Amino acid sequence: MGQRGDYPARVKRLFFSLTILCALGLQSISAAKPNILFIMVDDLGKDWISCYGADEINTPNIDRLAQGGLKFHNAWSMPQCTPTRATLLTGQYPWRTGWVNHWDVPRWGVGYFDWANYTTFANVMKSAGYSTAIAGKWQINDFRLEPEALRKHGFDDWAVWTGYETGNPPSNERYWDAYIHTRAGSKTYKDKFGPDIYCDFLIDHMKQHRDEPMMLYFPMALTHGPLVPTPDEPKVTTNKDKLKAMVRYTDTLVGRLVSTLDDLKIRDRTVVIFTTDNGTSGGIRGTINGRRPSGGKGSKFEGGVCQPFIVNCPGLVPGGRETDALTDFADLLPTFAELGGAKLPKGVTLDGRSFAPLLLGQAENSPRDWIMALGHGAGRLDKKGVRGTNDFADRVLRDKRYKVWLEHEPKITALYDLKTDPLEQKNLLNSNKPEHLAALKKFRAIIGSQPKIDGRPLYRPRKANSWDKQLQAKVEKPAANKPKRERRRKRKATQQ
Ligand SMILES: [Ca+2]
Repeated sequence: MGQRGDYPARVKRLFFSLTILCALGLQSISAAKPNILFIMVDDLGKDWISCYGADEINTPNIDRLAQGGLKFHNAWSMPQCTPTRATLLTGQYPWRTGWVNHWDVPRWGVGYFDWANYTTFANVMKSAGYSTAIAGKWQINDFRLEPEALRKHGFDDWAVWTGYETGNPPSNERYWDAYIHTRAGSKTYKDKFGPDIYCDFLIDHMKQHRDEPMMLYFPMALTHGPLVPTPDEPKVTTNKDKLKAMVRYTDTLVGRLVSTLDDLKIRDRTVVIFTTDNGTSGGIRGTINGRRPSGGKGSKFEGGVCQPFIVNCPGLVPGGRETDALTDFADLLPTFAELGGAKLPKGVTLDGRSFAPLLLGQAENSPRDWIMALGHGAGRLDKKGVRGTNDFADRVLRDKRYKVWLEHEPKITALYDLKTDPLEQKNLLNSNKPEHLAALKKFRAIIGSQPKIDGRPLYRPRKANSWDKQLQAKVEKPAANKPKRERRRKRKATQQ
């Protein structure tokens, strides 16, 4: 009887011990596998971030991340949305993935980012036990055809603007009355401001998964056009005031995310990365210390490709540091993988390398001796489907000091000394100085080791849809004799 009476107590003790063991196990897993919150603003350069010297704005929450973290001066994205996203998702350059130009999948159809052909950082982190979520903007799949595309790309949960779906006008909205795709499907959120929904979704995910390692990807809708008033500044009217309101709202959302990490007591083991996908768009560029940066969105000048890039994690990343180390977005997948103890995808050639030791204070530099950026403007169609505008996309490469430009063929057309000529105005291509000749030799060797013709996007063919862009008999280029207004309109339509 006594024996039988003790039995439940023994089970209880055993259960208690197992709970303790599990809790300890979870804790050590969490410590070894930091959370990663990767925040990427759309279309914003250093000219609108105050800790990078922007004159006309204050971004206190972003600045605090820089003060307490590691601030990069030489981090390159690609010049435009699609190449940037494909690069950071895969760890491969656009000439390898084939996504060298902008291709707005829900708008133009035909091709899409196919999970059968590309491994994303979400898949990599998921394989290492991470909970994965994305909020904001995707645009490289059509959720009408592939409602589960994000799960197939490695995300457990999502709340993203669909991108404009041709033939579905409500889908044009990413801000007010946002049209958002979640696991429950796509719909309009009447009178709601999309950026609040994306941010709230991530906060909910953090609360639900705080005891698991989390990989949170926040490709923001802000601050891309259309320029709109925000909930905090509903009365702004001019384009510049709207942009400033949107930047301030971006900063507020960053602050909300960081204070949620504090509240959940996971800030010390969450690596927050703040960056942008390309430089500021068109005529709304700001100034840095009184000077307008060279180039913006779509440009290969530093203003188009060299982005704000800040890493903060009080428990893991020693703060108060700035670095000239080189990195580009191909390095993100291997860096996330190293931070999370994930295995790199098998049978895939990565172009990037992990800079985790630099973040963690174990190295002074990144492993990169040169970085690369390429791809702007819309891709096109030929009989085989979506392809780059040209066989060889124009591109730039740089090392710590020199930068070279290539235009549509694997031949260097310009060499700049970024140390003495940051605005890239004095082409040294014909210089006979030994240091310039040595730089050219080095870059020619790198270019010579890469294909002379870019890859094509890989995707399994699917049935035609009514909104698929049609093959044009002739490649249409912006002609010099077209009215300026028409060129502008066309450019706007291709850069959504
Ligand atoms: Ca962009």
